[in-house]
Amino acid sequence: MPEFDREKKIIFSGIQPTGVFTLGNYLGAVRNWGTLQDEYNCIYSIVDLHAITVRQEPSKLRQNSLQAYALLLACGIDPKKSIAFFQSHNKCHAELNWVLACSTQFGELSRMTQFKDKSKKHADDVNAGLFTYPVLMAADILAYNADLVPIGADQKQHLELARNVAGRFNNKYGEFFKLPEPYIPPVGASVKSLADPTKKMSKSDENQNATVYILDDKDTIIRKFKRAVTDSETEICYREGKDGINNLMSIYSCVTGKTYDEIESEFASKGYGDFKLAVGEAVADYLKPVRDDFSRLIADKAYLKECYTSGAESAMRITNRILSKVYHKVGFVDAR
Ligand code: ATP
Ligand code: LTN
Repeated sequence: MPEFDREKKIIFSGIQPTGVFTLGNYLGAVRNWGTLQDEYNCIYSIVDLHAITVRQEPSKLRQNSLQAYALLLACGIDPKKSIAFFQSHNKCHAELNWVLACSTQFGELSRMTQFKDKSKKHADDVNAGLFTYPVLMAADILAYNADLVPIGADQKQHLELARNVAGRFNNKYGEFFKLPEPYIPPVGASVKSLADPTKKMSKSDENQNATVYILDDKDTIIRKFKRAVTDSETEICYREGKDGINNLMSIYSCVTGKTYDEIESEFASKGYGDFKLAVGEAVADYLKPVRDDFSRLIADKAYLKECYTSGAESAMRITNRILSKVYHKVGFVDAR
């Protein structure tokens, strides 16, 4: 069980169990979660409550959730250092969600771009959960009074909302919540779809060629990069308007540590075909250890259960105290 150090700041982040993590999830969020474990008190959650804001087949959700937990560990989250658990195992998230919903305005939720996108995509099921999704995300973070939230660029607006909700609660009831800061990586914060580089790469894209999954094998990864949409020019350089090449350059930079200048010189006399192959190979090699660890972990269900059970217990120990204080502040009669 992780021993939290009072001197260190608190980190919270979450990922939905909506499928195998993508290269975007990994570079934009999850790989950073691992590197932050020594410097911070880290809490990471598989946010299954969030996942049901779009329709899920129950047996598939359960399978995806276990898989997501194993992926989290395979990506380097060490359950001895960090708290790693399922959101639905700690009821405080849903309870705080309600309290915070009463400090959230209809107008501000209506402005969320993820809601607009997802309600277009799932026009037959624009449910209240999809609308209030960011309130639950605020509850996830504030239930631990987290200082820092490592996320991809697409979640910045939700974090802004969480800060506003926290501020509004503090104004109503007296200073209590910290205003959490986003931690968005300098490169990799917005990995684009390989089929349409103006769109973000997403777990739930129907086009399999648009997305690199972190469990894809080497041949599949190379094939997807070979097909990546670019432009009709020939020069490999980072420039406005070259969305496809810019995306490949930022991915290559993330996995090799090379700067854009170094990449431009490396491919100065080469074509897009060579570059795509190099990116595919570099990504496949980079992801290989994750794939190997995943195969080992997913086979050991007893170990996974031990980890997520103790993770939820540690999570509840923190949030029970915070939630009791919140209930007292809003004027509920103390339960004991
Ligand atoms: P879904 O397609 O089901 O909505 P998703 O792929 O957008 O899922 P989430 O579970 O919502 O993934 O996100 C987990 C984390 O990954 C978040 O911090 C998010 O900002 C980050 N992330 C998601 N997609 C990308 C991307 N293309 N580039 C960088 N970061 C990303
Ligand atoms: N909304 C996020 C997932 C998420 C999250 C969180 C991220 C849920 N709760 C708390 C950071 C902190 C998403 O859709 N990517």
